[in-house]
Amino acid sequence: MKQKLTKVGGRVLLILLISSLLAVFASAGVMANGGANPVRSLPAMASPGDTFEVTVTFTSPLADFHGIGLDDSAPGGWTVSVDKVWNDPDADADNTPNPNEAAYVWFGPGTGYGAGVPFTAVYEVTVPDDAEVGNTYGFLGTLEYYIGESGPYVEPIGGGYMVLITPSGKSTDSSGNPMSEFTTSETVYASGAYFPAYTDVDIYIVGDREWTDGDPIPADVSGGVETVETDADGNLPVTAVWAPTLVVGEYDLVFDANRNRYYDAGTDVVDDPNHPGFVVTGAAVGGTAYPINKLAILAPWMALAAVMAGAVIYMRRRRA
Ligand SMILES: [Ca+2]
Ligand SMILES: [Ca+2]
Ligand SMILES: [Ca+2]
Ligand SMILES: [Ca+2]
Repeated sequence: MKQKLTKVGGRVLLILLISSLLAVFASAGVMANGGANPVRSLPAMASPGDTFEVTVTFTSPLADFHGIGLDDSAPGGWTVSVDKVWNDPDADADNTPNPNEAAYVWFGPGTGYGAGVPFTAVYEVTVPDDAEVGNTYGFLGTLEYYIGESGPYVEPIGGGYMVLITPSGKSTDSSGNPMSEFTTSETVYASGAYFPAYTDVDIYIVGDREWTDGDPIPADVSGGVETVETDADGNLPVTAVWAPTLVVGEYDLVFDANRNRYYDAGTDVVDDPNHPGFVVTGAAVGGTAYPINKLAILAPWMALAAVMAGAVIYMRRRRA
């Protein structure tokens, strides 16, 4: 009996080996096209309790692309939400096989999708409250699919896969609600959580910039650094950090938790590492203030309009 089982096991192994060899040979055509190349993007940093979006993009490598299954896992204990309509094109099915696992399936229309069709898959992740500040957590997943009769082809999801857990710190109103647009006559407040208990934290306001671990913190522009002690739970109480009159511009808040004047990713926190933490707009005069971040979007168009006006003048001059 034992021998028979071994024999059957051997045959199964042989079949598996042959089919995987066939898959490798068949995949030569797919891989010559670069494969579907699934790439994940997610924030490099998050705080306990945060919810963020994970996006995975891939492209149909050849015609008759179908039976597409995306399976991606957040760290254990993290919670994933999926919805097939969050994807482009919409998935045909969604599932969370485990609370930390996102799964989408596209059966494909007719014989499948054509070559070169871009796919965008989205799911949401919530970081548990007990995620450890300073630790890095990893994501792992695969994309499986068929091309016509052949497959399944399996590709690991590349791109970003690590999330560093940091304390949280944000610009707020006087009640501690997140607020990121102020007029020159308002007061900027800051609050935070998940810092070490009973610890002094220095709060700087500096010009908006992108941050890399180890960057020196530039001079504060708000008339002084506030030093605030956290409570027994590591919460940073709501603190006024810039009183009127503010200066129009784009700014970052830096919470220097080890007070060394350097940005230490994971120990300190910045609002925000990738975009302005808050903006100060001109005070409303006879109407609503126009936020400068919208002006920044208009700027290239204004420049283009100026260039075109210049070209028209130039052409008119040449004709004259
Ligand atoms: Ca200040
Ligand atoms: Ca620091
Ligand atoms: Ca920034
Ligand atoms: Ca903010």
